[in-house]
Amino acid sequence: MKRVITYGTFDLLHYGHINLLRRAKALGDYLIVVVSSDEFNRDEKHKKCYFTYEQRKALVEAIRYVDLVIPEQSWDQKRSDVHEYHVDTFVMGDDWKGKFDFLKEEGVEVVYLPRTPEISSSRIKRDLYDANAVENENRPDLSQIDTNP
Ligand code: C2G
Repeated sequence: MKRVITYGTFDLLHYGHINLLRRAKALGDYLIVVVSSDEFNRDEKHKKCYFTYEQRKALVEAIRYVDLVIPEQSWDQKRSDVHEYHVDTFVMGDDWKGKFDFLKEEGVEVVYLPRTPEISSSRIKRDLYDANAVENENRPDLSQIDTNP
């Protein structure tokens, strides 16, 4: 059984994440997804997530390609994770290209897959914020209308 591992925040789960997970699973038989904890996101990645770790874990666990979800609590855990979970292949999007090549020293194949263009959790937040701002601008000002019968 070929075991694959990948890491990420997976906030506001979107088709870019699904594309990554589908291709990662296609590289083996068993896919472990290491989802960043709330503390790791806050303290190390300086990301403010919309969904909590438990909510993001539940969403990722529901994906047909995913076999196991565990928490990511430090940048350094990858070296031990690949041994603890008997990993054959480590996969990340190519925005991380080269950053984890050291895992080859642990006997792990390291694969960087092309990111899905245009979509990201931060892009979703930005677009929703902008759309809301436009909607508010166009909303009629009812404060001047006397609504008393
Ligand atoms: N991804 C992608 N295409 C996108 C967006 C994301 O392929 N449009 C990939 C990323 O390259 C990553 C995974 O989906 O491999 C998860 O992305 P994020 O949730 O943004 O995770 P990230 O912040 O990259 O955290 O220790 C590694 C980190 O935990 C990775």
